[in-house]
Amino acid sequence: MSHRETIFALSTPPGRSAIAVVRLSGPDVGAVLDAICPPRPEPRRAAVRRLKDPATGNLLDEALVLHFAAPRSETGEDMAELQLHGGKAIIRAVLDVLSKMPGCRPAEPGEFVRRAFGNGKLDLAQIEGLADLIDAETEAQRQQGIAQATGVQSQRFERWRAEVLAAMGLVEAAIDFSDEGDVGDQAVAQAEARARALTADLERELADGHRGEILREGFRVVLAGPPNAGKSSLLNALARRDAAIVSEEAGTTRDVIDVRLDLEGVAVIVSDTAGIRETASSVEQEGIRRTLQAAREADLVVWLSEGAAPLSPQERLHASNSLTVLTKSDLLAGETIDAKRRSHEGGCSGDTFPRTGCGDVSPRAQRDYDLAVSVRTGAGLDELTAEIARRALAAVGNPSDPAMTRVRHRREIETAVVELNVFLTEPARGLELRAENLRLAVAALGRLTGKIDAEDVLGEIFQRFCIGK
Ligand SMILES: Nc1nc2c(ncn2[C@@H]2O[C@H](COP(=O)(O)OP(=O)(O)O)[C@@H](O)[C@H]2O)c(=O)[nH]1
Ligand SMILES: [Mg+2]
Repeated sequence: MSHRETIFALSTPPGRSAIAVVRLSGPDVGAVLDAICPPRPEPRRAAVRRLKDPATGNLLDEALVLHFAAPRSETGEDMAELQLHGGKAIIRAVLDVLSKMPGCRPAEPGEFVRRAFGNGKLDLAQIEGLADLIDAETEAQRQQGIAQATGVQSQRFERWRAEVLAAMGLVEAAIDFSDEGDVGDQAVAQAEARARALTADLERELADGHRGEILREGFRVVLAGPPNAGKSSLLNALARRDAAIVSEEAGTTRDVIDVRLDLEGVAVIVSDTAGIRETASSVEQEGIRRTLQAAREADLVVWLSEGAAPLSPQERLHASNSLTVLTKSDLLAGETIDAKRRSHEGGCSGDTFPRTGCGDVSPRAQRDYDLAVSVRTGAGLDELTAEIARRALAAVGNPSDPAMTRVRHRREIETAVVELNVFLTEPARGLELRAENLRLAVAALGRLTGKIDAEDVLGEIFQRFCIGK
């Protein structure tokens, strides 16, 4: 791993700032430090140094310099950190000088992490966690990201893999002892017991309602309902800005418009959609097709309707999780608002609404719905937000409990379960072929952390049978 180029990059965002950090990694780091800021700082001790262009002697900046000697660094290689004053010209001058140093070149995206992986400093699941941590916008995403980046998830993945390896070692032993019937049968029975217990664990894991993915990507809420129900107005009120066009003209919204909210630390994506109705317009039909698509993919469908008779097309949307909301509760509260004034003043989203109580919505009308809201008065909006937050929190569970955060995780675990089930249910295949099923399960689980080394299997077998044999 040492005969490589030394890479460098600005690790803080580009632009003006108090401090800018340039990082380097690779075999020539020491030589670079000797050239631009002698004397080379002691490893892991911060030192203030004048940075100079070795070609001209030109003073570039006074910086805090850190040196991490291999292998005790993030990448496992020699590394350095230059903590510069964060001016654009300083950064440019330093990067310029580095690019002229022998053996040095700018890093490619993710290259530091790739080297860390190559040197066994981080596994794949940790790297994914690190990426999530950097992208985290909400508290729950941060908690999930940090747990995964620090290896909580990887330890579980590794434990599962170790279980299959143990079962495999037993099967291999049974193959070796095939002439001593009893011993072999016992080993196979033990292997089966372990495989069965693990399969149950993995199946439970797969039935987690996608909570890790929902937490990472956002809990998807779709506002659906007939045209003019007040979907776009509600979206704007939830977003506290004019994200969607509000109009008394039915069929205005054709595209799905997304707004991202942070509800009690959980990322929630609320989508406004085209109203569902029979229409001759092909553009509107396309909008409705997208609504139905969004509703199928949603974690929660909020069905809005202003009528006292709730249609129940949410069944047409196949929503497993839904909420029915009566809109424009101010109109039912007996306020007399003529149509003209309504269209003029309506959709006043973006304003701050008096958050009064729910008003006097007629009990008969309200009975058929989970909640009643008025964007006009603000009534019920807090309750609706709280209910969405409650469902989102329920869907993601405890963010620091490890969860599958990617489709990739799910796919590998599914593969492992399939192989384990074949191993368990088809004994007639014979031990050699059944051992192969376990090997495929090990490989799938190994891909979760990027450890797919065949040496592991040998090691496991060796470790089990070396004593007295
Ligand atoms: N009085 C009243 N009018 C509303 C309320 N919400 C929306 N409207 C009006 O109803 C009409 C349709 O609203 P819009 O949000 O475009 O409905 P969408 O078609 O479901 O997106 C507009 O004229 C809005 O101003 C409300 O809470 N109270
Ligand atoms: Mg609309």
